[in-house]
Amino acid sequence: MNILQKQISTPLILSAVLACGPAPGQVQQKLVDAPWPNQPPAECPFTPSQTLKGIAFTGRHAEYAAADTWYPSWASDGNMYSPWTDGNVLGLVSNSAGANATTGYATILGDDPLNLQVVNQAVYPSDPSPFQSRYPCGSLVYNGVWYYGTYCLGGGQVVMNNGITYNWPWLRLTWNEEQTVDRVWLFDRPNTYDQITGGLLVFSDGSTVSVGALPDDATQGVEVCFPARRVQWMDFRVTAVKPGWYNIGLSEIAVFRLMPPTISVSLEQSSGESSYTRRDPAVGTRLTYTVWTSTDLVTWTEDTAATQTVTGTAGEVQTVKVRLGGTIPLAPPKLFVQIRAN
Ligand SMILES: [Ca+2]
Repeated sequence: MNILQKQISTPLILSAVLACGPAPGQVQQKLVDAPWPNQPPAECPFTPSQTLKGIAFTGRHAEYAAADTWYPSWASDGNMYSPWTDGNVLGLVSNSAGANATTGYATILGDDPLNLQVVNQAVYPSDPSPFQSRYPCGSLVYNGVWYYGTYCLGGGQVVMNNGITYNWPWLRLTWNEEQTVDRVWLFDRPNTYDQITGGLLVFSDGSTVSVGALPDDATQGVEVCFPARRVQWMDFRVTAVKPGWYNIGLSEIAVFRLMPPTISVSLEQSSGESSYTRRDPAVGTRLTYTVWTSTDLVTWTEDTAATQTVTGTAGEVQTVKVRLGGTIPLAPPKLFVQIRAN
């Protein structure tokens, strides 16, 4: 996720008309204002449109609302759906600043830019903490579902580097319920200007894990492994950046839940065998698995002679057959087996 600058405020003024190239035998439409310059660079990989020849403003326009940050998304029902904020739409106010921040949304009806209807306006409250404001960003209507994103600005914390204030230096991932996590991947922004050179993972249980520099071009990420902990949220806080560039951020972050080994086939007395599932160590779990037995569930002894054979892999999940060492069939009337991951 890159850190974004707030978009320049743009009132909803629909005024542009497209100037189409003349079909053979037709007179070209005269434009009131000069078309925008249109000299694509030589290295532009796209061929010029044969339909849309240019764009110009005529001065004809209609104003519908005194709010900004409109991103109309044209849906299959013929309507446009758009967020908005920081203004007033037909008497409804949205303000993106502060703990009571809201973002607005509305439906735009009609095909004539000069005669549209803005309807169903509403606001959605959402506290931007730990940031100071929240704004609309992406908006898409797909298969009847309106997907609508927001972003926050104005960090509650800053990072100073060579006298420059870096804003928005951290993010928080919050889960609906506690998760047991033991691994995080972090990828820098892929450009070679902005780079995080140090950071800190902070967990809701109060624990922290330091993170070193992220590879600048993001062709590789950094994997941070740590003893599993049960948490409801995790921060990544940037503590150091490459001097001279300001748009620090991540291109990707991934947090992995601990997958404890789970017995899938109970211990069979006659064969001394059982099976369990685990995350494939090849994906980088850095865990080793040992077999332990007990006759009373109190005293446990490692069975160093036990064999473990992978019998199947589905995605990241492996099934492992365990055959206990010692005399087979098993002699004790009760015997319990336990798989430990370290
Ligand atoms: Ca970078």
